Amino acid sequence: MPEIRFSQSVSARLEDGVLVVTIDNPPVNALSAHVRSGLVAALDHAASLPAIAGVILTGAGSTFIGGADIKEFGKPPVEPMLPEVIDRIESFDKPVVSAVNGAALGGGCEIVLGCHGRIAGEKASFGLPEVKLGIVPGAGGTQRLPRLIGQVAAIDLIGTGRAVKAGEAVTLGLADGIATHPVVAAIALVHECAEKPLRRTGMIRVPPTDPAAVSAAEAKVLARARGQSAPAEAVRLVKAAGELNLRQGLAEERATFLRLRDSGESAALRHVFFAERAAGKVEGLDKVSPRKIVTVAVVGTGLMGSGIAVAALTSGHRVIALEQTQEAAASGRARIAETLDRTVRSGRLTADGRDDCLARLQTTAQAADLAKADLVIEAVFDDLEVKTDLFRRLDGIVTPGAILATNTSYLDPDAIAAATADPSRVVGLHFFSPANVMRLVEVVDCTKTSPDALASVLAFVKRLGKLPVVCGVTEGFIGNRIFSAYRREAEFMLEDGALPQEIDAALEAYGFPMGIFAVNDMAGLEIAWARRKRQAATRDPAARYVEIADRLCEAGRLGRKSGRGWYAYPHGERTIDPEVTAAIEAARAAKNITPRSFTPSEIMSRLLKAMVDEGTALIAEEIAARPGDIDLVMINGYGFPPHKGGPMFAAQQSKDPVS
Ligand code: 3H9
Repeated sequence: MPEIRFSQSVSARLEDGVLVVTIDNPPVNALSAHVRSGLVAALDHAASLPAIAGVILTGAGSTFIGGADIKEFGKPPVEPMLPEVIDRIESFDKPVVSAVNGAALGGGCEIVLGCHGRIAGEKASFGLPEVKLGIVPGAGGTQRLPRLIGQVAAIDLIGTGRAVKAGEAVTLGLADGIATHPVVAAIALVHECAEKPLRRTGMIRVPPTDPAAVSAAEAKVLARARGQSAPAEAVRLVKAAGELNLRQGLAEERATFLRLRDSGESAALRHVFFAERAAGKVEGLDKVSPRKIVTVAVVGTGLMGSGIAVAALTSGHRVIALEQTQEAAASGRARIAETLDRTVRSGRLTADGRDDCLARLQTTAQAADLAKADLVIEAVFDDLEVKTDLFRRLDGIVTPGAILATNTSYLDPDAIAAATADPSRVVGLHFFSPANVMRLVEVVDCTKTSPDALASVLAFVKRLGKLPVVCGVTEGFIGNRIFSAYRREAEFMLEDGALPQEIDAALEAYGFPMGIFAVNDMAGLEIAWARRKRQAATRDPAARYVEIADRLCEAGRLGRKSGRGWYAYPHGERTIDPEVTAAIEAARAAKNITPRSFTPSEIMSRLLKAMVDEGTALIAEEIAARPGDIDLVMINGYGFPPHKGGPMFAAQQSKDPVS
């Protein structure tokens, strides 16, 4: 059957009297203007020929439709707009059925909702992830989804942006069935539909729902919203679907979509989306084939090592965990098993999945067992001698093709690499704790790291489902360098007149889940104290140095686990401690500083400036490749609110980045 072309990305062929329309707009079949116009032309064609019984919509490649073309946001609108295309589909006189071959997201899912029938392929998924971009669905999603699956399930899906696979979609009533060959099944459904009145989603009444269940679903969404406005707006619109008619609901949705699309919050989240796609891309590396990493050795099974082991196991790798003694190896195994159990309890892993992970785990006290590893990640005590000694020993054990990675946070990975016979296979992999949960991994491209070692660990980190950000060698890498810089600024402000609780409150009001002093208490103050002592001899005596943290540490206030730090924790509750206030006042008096007051906005401006100055220095030193990488590190490793886009983005957007 000859192909009929409707636009550069939309074509069709006639099969069994049905027009099978394929959208082919790589990489994700986004709904660019030529896709929308092509779809309308295809419908016109089907309407004009009585011999055509109906229409099927499907996608080329592995995606059905990835959503509206986000790159078109902010550009002048081009007709036809998506809501009109979907209205046309829904009101079409002949059956229109979607054959969902892959992800149907955002506007793609809204097209599916507008169809008269929906067949899911085995790899199909459905989702309205707009809230993750700071917007709400803008082409009927909030009005049609509750008509199909009810308000409670719609609030969950639209409010969180989570996607569902084919099976759950059928259970929810979002898809009519699953088929190995969705186009074939969809053709059959078109013929079936032609025999009876078409089921138009917009005409279905929203099923009556228990108001308590709606409130509970709403509360769940709002609890995760973390200061973002889109989730609450999405819930409001889904609730409105029960009260307004379709036209009114669609108008309200569209107005909300347009308002949010032009908001700073959405611009920030779109920046994060594209920054994530750019992260981990290194010029010239796309031509390098990564080495196959099947077996991962983890040296050290403390909190960090066991977390890394769990991340590797749950992403399908074999893991060999090495400890110094048989007893330590046994407790390492127990720690990994316990973390896997917790993952099962949280619903992120099935019991079978856990058993499968444990079957792929070998714990040992024999270093020689590491010979089978494709990648060794050390997570031992952060001491240069311990690490260099280990890497030297590994040289004689692993194969020449194996990659060696250090998880150091502060040591110089080049010095560790220099201890090995082949430094080109050494990289840094700086995981964040807990490593099985935190997405960020700073991938340290050491001075002698080879392109294929780098490409291989980047592919490995992506396979873990994590976000790799490449950085060069510098003390503390990207994140800890920025953290140190803004911690220093926070301590300057303490000396100048602010209190820890005021600085923390300003950070929390800005959107950080926790202020910097509370974070320091949680992490423990002793590591930074040890570093300050190490650096004391080389510190510029003319540089400003705040001694308050040293005084607290000397008084045994090492943070939350010692019961006292920047705050006191009498019954586990964080409380302001007059002793800390007194220590701060004493430090000011010792330097003859007259304290002054700070507004929350001034506190935030100073902290953001410190972050941005350090970020700018990291780019100038070529430690970080792009500002977006710095933003991702701060968002994913240090609690920077994603809807502010990261410090570099916030600074660029406005002269007053605090607003
Ligand atoms: C929406 O639909 C609003 C409507 O309600 C209302 C409208 C009126 N647009 O992630 P990948 C690019 S809002 C433009 O690595 P994967 C991406 O930048 C939208 N470009 O692939 C990258 O480019 P590059 C709602 C897009 O296979 C390349 O595609 N939809 C879009 O791992 C590959 O991306 C969403 O929020 C887009 N919509 O995952 C879905 N999507 O190669 C967003 C991707 O230059 N997308 N690109 O770096 C995704 O979640 C994933 O991309 C997807 C594929 C699961 C589709």
